[in-house]
Amino acid sequence: SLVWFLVDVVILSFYSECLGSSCKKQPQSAELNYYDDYEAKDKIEGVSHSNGVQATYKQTDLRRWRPAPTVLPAHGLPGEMGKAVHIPPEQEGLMKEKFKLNQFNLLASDMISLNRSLADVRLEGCKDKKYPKLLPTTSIVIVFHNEAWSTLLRTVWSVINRSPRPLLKEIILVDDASEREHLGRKLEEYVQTLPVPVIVLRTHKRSGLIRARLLGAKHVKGQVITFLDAHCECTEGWLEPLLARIVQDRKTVVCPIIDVISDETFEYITASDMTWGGFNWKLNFRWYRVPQREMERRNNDRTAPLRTPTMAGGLFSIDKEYFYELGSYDEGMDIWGGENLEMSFRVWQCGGKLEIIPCSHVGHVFRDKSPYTFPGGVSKIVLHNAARVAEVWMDEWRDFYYAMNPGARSVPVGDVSARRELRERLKCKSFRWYLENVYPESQMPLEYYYLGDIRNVETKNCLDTMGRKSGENLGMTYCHNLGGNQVFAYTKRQQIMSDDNCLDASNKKGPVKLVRCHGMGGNQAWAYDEVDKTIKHVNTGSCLQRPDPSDMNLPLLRPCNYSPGQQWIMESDFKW
Ligand code: LR7
Ligand code: MN
Repeated sequence: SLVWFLVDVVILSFYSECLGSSCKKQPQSAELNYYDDYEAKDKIEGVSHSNGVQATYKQTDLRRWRPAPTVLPAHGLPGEMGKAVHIPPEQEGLMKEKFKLNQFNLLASDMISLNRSLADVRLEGCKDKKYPKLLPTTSIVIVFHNEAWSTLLRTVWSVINRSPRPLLKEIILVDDASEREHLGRKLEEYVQTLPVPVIVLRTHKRSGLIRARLLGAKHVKGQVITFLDAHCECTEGWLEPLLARIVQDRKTVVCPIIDVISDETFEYITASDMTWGGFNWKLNFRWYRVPQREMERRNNDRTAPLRTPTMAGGLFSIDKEYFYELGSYDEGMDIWGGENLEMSFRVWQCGGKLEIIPCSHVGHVFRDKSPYTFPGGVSKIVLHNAARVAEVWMDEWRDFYYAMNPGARSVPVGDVSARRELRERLKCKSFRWYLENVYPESQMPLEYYYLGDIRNVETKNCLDTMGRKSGENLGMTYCHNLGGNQVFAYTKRQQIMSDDNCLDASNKKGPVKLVRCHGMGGNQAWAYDEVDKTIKHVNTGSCLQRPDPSDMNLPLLRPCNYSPGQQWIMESDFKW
């Protein structure tokens, strides 16, 4: 924890127990009142250095106060200390019924205190880290559509309970045209009773999370905007390291480690600090293992800020002015998706940094399905948003996106000229720069000779991943010219890759497999000869051959004989 210069008497605030929707006004501790007075009249100026740019923050003086008091477990209640909640068998029917409302176990969530205690999940090295004595204030912006009462208010309470009061300017709740009774008047009245300023804004018409966040951001009075999803729980010490990092460099966008709150049991499960954000050819956000290179840059200190190529999108802090300087969000994006990659690319390409701060942990309820409607259709919306990312930020690498998503070319992207102008105006760097400098481990190869389908001369069929996973066999079927599973990149590193996976042959005879690309040559190195049209496995010297008719469409590796069955065409018929 932090070093506190004044030794005050610790007055822990005991909150009345709060179950489900039956919450009463919480008694305010003497400490909270003290904070309030203190913040109002005692501000001092602080200076932040950011690559030569100086930003002046009106900051509150951290020397005079302590972090929020630890929330003590309320004994006898389910889920305390982040434990799993188990529903008795006789309530299983009800549980299943309620699950459908939000695609998480609402019955379990409703049984847990809004103020539930959590374990301190930080690494030991985080607990006695010293943060600057000057930190900016933050406003928390939480957008939601049809969120459950208990998850929304537990998010709010976890912010209140675990943020040093002077750093917390306000909480801004943005209701994106919800249709649930409890999110109406009842919510507005409830937030009046909270010990920090909380406002409820409404979009009135369904706007999607991106435009809802823009509405919230407009009302921010703090110096830093912190976005959270509406089903999160902040843990001890979550806020200070985020703000401290922004003070060091105001062009840093910072994310906590996003821990898992189980959608089945609401158990709080600590996530790995060895993963960072990436993306695949479909432009889905994905977690990948942090490469050794980045560990070395951090001197193998797992508590040090981790530079991440992309962020998940829901939980991050950003200097308010920098948020606007950088072009806030793309208003042309609807409902859900894409904005996280858009902002990630934009931050990096336009001179900022994106980091995961491992000493900050916030839990999030991860669910398998989305509970709400996507007016106009899920895939149309998600593809529309992703196409805008590709069109504005990815230069020629947008081809990977279009090749991989057969449906994408028929979805209109709308007008992206304003976003392209933004890119010009900010003099942002190219996607090539991003791949070279930020994300050399990317699934999208930096140098490649070819992107498209790979056709056998004899059978006229195409190599096809059949949508299979790493470790499974490569397949082959008739060519459909639609891309997707029949798209491969032939790279300068001699890989034949499809998204995450590479053609891999570990033995001379066995079927050719799809294996996670490792980038080290070996069994994944293939030499394509444009003249004799063979694809030679470098390690074994054998040639890729069409499947035997009896062989379940499995392409083979055989001694080279230069027959049409071993000849392949890398020329694409489809256009993007
Ligand atoms: O139309 C909508 N209006 C909204 O206000 C749709 C959604 N929302 C709200 C919703 O109620 C929620 O509070 O927006 C928030 C995010 O929606 P979720 O929880 O359905 O999204 P998610 O957690 O599945 O998705 C992740 O990716 C999204 C892409 O657009 C957003 O960036 C989410 O914020 C993001 N969540 C996280 O980063 C948490 C970690 C998940 C991972 C990986
Ligand atoms: Mn979410």
